Amino acid sequence: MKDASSRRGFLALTTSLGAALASCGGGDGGAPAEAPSRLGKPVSSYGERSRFSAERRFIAPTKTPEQAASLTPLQDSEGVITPSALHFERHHSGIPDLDPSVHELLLHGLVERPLRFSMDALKRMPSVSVIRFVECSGNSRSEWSKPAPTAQMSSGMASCSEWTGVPLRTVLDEAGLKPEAKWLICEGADACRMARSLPIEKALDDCLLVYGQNGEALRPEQGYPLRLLVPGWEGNINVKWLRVLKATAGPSETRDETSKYTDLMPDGSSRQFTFAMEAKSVITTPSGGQALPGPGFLEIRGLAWSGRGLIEKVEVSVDGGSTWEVAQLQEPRFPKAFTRFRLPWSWSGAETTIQSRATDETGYIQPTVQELVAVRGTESSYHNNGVKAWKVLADGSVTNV
Ligand SMILES: Nc1nc2c(c(=O)[nH]1)N[C@H]1C(S)=C(S)[C@@H](COP(=O)(O)O)O[C@H]1N2
Ligand SMILES: [Mo]
Repeated sequence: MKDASSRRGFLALTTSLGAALASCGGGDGGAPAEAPSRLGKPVSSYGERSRFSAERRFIAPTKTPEQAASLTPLQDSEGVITPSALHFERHHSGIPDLDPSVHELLLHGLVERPLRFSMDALKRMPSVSVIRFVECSGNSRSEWSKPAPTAQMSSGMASCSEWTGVPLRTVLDEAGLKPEAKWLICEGADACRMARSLPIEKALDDCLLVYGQNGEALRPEQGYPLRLLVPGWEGNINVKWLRVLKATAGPSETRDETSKYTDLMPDGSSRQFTFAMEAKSVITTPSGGQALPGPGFLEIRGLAWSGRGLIEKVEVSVDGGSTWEVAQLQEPRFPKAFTRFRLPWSWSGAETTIQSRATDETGYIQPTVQELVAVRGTESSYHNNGVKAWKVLADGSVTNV
């Protein structure tokens, strides 16, 4: 709470206990009217959420199954972890149904000892868990031309999980990289054989062979039984259903890094291998599609992340960008992970525009979409990390600007 005025605003939102007692007709000393008096549901072997919870992924309408995508409802998210069932999805040829008892990872190419790993063998190796986001480089694609109406539609191709697996470095060390090995081709077991080239420095740095997600097995949608996690780098290189790693001298110029995932620049050249996802943020409360109940106290909440490390600062403007206030960041913060920011606000009831901008530990400040267009032109489809603004109308409704 920042000051006395916002505190008064906050108290005005609560129902006074006296009023609650007066309205409670029951003879049980003011217990909530809905307190159950009958035995509830029994225990279960796998939990389900409340039937009153309605958060769901938005399934993008696409022309072909090869374009399939679903988006995380960021506006409904709490904290920094995306529930696995709400993690965004992007599949280029559907979700394969892989049996972990037969799935293998093959590691070959410029290595001393080509190796095959069963899932059991990988699970016996020293493991680590990290909290990291995954973001499709096509996230916020529509924002190049037309601002999206909700946080889900504008920014929902980003999610954050706790991932568990084996450092990629461990298996590379075991195979013994030859000195000429400078890249790895990473290929999936789905029908499109999604394949991307990964520079060896990154492979030896913080990449993981992941089999666990948020305390349980990886979801089929996220690559069960094995995916590559390339922290902070564009979603596409985080190859799911991983089955082959091949050490090579150069990048392989695969379909997925030439015909796609490159951007056409104003001078006609292609911007390729734009790996790191730059700092970005979005206000999730209040955000497009929501409605404010009325003037008074409100906690502005949002998410910020950077593929280059920690989020250092998030600034929020509630006056159309004239002034900016530093938001509180939820601790502990993790590099290349969602960081929750919060700022108390007392809304006067007047129409205004709210927006956030993130700064990461490299000092990089999230640009506006206009600043991005000035550099990259209008033919880009990927890597839009522009500032996202919401308009709060006098009637409390929130829309895109
Ligand atoms: N094998 C395989 N890996 C893949 C894909 C795919 O279609 N097949 N899609 C990629 C893309 S474009 C993205 S953005 C991320 C999405 O990961 P998610 O579905 O777990 O969110 O996976 C990447 N890895
Ligand atoms: Mo993607």
